[in-house]
Amino acid sequence: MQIGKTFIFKFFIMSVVEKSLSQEAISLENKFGAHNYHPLPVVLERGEGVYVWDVEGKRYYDFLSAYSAVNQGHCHPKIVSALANQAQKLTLTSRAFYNDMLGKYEQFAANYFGFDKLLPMNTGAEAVETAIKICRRWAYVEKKIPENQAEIIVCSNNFHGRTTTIISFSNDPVARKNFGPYTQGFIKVAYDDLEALEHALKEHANVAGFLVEPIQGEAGVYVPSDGYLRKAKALCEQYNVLFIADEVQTGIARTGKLLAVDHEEVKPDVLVLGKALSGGVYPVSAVLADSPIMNVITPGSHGSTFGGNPLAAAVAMAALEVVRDEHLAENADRLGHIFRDELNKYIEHSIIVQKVRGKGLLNAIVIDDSEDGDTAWNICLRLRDHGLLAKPTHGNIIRFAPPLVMTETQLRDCISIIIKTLKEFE
Ligand code: IF1
Repeated sequence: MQIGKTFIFKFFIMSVVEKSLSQEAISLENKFGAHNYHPLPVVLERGEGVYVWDVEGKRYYDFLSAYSAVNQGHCHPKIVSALANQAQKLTLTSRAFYNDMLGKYEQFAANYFGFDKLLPMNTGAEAVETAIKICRRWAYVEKKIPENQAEIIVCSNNFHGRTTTIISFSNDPVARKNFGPYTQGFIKVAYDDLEALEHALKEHANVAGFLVEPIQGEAGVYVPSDGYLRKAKALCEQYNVLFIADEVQTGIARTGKLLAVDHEEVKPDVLVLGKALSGGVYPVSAVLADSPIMNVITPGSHGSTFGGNPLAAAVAMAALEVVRDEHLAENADRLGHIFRDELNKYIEHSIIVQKVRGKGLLNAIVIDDSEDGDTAWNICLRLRDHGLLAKPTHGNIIRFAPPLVMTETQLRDCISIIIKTLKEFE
């Protein structure tokens, strides 16, 4: 029985060694990294399409997609190839000079989304900050609001990024506490509440804009009532206020349309994009608007070192071509209906899951537990053990957002993993 003993010994050694690979990576982050996250304990080293692999070689379905930045699937060959090719030529010039890629990209993307102009940035938060600056300057230059009096209406439970100005209008104490003093000039109204929005527009004479997520992602995938976006846009027109759509998370086909506002055929005055604008390959964000608004930005009044670099331009064009050529919005719409239908069948008999909600492949389930309960976290740990990665948002809500390249067969496999796991907690 020597073979048996050898095998057991080798298996034991491998499992000890392998576990230490993960532990090694986690302890390095704990020791040398700022503790600004509490990741699920899994250490990833490779991604391809809908799959990621950990350092022990275990494969998982990725049901977070880097918070909807990897809509096109991990390491999409067309996007990686665009990155690699451009990286051999020219990566960054700064905007002190022109480059041969930026104008092509701006024309491509402006036409792709139906706007006159694009202002290129890098992260979503930078793009949101840019939209705030454009909105304020438009208010002073075009709407003639008195200098430094412009106000922007935002929604309760918003998430638009982590800069000091953006967290100034957050009501999430974890994101906001001890980061003051806060930027002024923001009015908060309840999300999906047209009366509250109209009241604020009536009560405040110096409103410049209304900044809104077409679906509130971080808050827990709150889909507003049908017609909310269209009527909110109409109120903005009535009161001469810019409608600013933050589609950083909901855009780029995630909700089953190219943009979430497309579900109501709303054209925002200012469109904010990020995340999957690059397919998760490189930080690329953008603000789009028509000329009467975008032209308030004049030379030297805004910019960034990396904003509009040729590498980002090449990557973003490839990423947008993939969305169009692989019909990712249509796929997200079709698979999203299957996902919610199957989860609703399970929820009918579940005692722990209250509901499933979402649009396209941006969905979430609400667990019957307190906000500070740990059921959702424990479910995500068990999902990991069963080969699927997801993470709770706000305690008792688990977001499910796989890459949009997923096939129906893969989705149904994931649905069975999710339901099998949830049943273990019933
Ligand atoms: C984190 C979630 C959080 C966004 C919307 C702008 C930004 C985001 C609608 C800023 C970013 C990311 C940030 C990341 C986790 C994730 C996120 F909602 F997607 F889950 F935090 F709320 N507008 N969302 O969702 O874009 O500057 O990050 O490129 O900060 O933990 P960014």
